[in-house]
Amino acid sequence: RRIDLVGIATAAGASVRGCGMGPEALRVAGLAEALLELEHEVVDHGDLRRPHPLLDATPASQRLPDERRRDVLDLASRVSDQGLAILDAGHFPVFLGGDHSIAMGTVSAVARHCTAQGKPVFVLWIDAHADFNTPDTSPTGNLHGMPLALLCGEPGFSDEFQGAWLGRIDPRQVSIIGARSVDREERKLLSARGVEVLDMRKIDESGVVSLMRTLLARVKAVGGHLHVSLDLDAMDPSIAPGGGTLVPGGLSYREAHLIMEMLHDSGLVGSLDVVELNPFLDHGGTSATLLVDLVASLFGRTIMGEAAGPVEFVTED
Ligand code: DIR
Ligand code: MN
Ligand code: MN
Ligand code: MN
Repeated sequence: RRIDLVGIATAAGASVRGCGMGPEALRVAGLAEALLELEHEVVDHGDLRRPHPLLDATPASQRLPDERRRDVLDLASRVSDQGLAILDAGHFPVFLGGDHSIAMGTVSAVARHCTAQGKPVFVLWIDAHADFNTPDTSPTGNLHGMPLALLCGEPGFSDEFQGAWLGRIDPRQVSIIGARSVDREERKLLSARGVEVLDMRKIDESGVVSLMRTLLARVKAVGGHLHVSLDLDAMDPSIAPGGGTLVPGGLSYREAHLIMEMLHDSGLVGSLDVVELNPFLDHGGTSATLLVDLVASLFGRTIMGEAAGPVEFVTED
């Protein structure tokens, strides 16, 4: 496959600075090399970023909300346009964050592309959090906790958030896996809109295999496009320390890889985000290396070397 890398070097949606360095850390950890090793064609478009770096050392959390929002939305519209061009050219975009607010743009690109083709969009959100807050429900005001709500058409976002760049997805075709930190009001929205939340307890009880089989069968049945949004903090902090909003009790190393391996075998994934890596907090590249290995699994790396062909899954019910 032809894989197009797009870095989005920003932390404007987060309260902790540093994940703007994420794209470069993923490159240093050998992302392109791992994909080339798997015999994919790789093009790196470099990074989108705010035009002028900030001259002061004000923590992101203390910067003016208006300024942070403008940064997030400016990047979202540019990511949406660039992602759309990549998808329309028939390539596989891999978006390198940056905090999770970049998904406002990445998923918009996917939605615009698929709507034009009449293809249903499914989103697999791999995250400790649900990222389904609105400006009204958010306890923090951080935009990286809101992308799914915006994309699902939730009210409460000002006109500034609207534009030709914004795509829409159906909340009933969104599955969040790995969740273990969901805010009170956010929880109500998720249930009301029919978002599937495969939280850590469900993973403990059923295992990732059965949950993933059911999900993949749903996508396959309607010929859908599956977008995967991988937040570093889905994984347990013991294996992925390089994030600003870590939560204990996350995916194990093998659970995370198994999800990626099953996604690869399904042949259904057409776009990917890798977000929330904060190299400043990472322990010597531990988390960057983990993410590169997970992406490699998604693109066909297997333990025994040869990539398996697409596998037919039979649903249990
Ligand atoms: C929290 C944390 N739900 C919020 N969200 C994070 O700020 O809305 N998302 N950390 O990645
Ligand atoms: Mn997230
Ligand atoms: Mn998260
Ligand atoms: Mn986060």
